[in-house]
Amino acid sequence: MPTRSIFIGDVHGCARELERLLDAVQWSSSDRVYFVGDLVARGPKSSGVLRIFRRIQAEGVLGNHEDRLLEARDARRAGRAGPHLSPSHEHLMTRLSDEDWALLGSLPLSLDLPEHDVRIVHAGVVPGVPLAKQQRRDLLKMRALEPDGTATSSWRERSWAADYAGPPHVVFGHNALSGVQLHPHATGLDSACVYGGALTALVLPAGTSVPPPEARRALLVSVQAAERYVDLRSQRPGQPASE
Ligand SMILES: [Mn+2]
Repeated sequence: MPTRSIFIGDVHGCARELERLLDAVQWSSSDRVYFVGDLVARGPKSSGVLRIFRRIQAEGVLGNHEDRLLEARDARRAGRAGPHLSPSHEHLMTRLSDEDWALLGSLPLSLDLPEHDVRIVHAGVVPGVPLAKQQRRDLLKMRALEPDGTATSSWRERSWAADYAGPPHVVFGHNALSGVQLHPHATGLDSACVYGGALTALVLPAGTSVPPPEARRALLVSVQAAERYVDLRSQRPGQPASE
């Protein structure tokens, strides 16, 4: 039986930091590891991250970066131009192995862990809307709510997660500008590693639910980024979400 579930924020190709984080939590093969998406792109070692994912038999959800890469690959195979890609994504199009692509293609939009009463999504959920009715783009890209309750991918001071009442508890990423978010019914784990921040894990003992924010803090483990791989200032508040 697994002893712990380890949830890890947006890695974005930071394989070195991921290795350090696994050391910091003293990962063993009896642990289950769950990623919140955006494993790849922007950082230095996307394939390295996917190798670690396979080695530790992790699970995870699709991020908007994986989604974009898969969309581009499908389009090009069908002879269409597909989405415009950044240089970082264009580089990955030629560098990922068949095994890497298969891994990306296998990632679900959400993952439910009844053992912890946890749902994992990359970006968020619109409060009060059943999972089956959530928009794919919201699950992948939302950061906040408009006054009318619809989702926006733009950064706002108040995260969607502040207005989410559960259940289940949602564990998510995608919001490097806000950093780690500890809400009563949601936990945001993107602590901006690729931007020179940190890579963060939430470590839950088997069979336990996510404790309230104050107690939850003690279950977080972070390692600092070795470098600032990308400048976060390029992601300014109020701007539409960049990829
Ligand atoms: Mn993202």
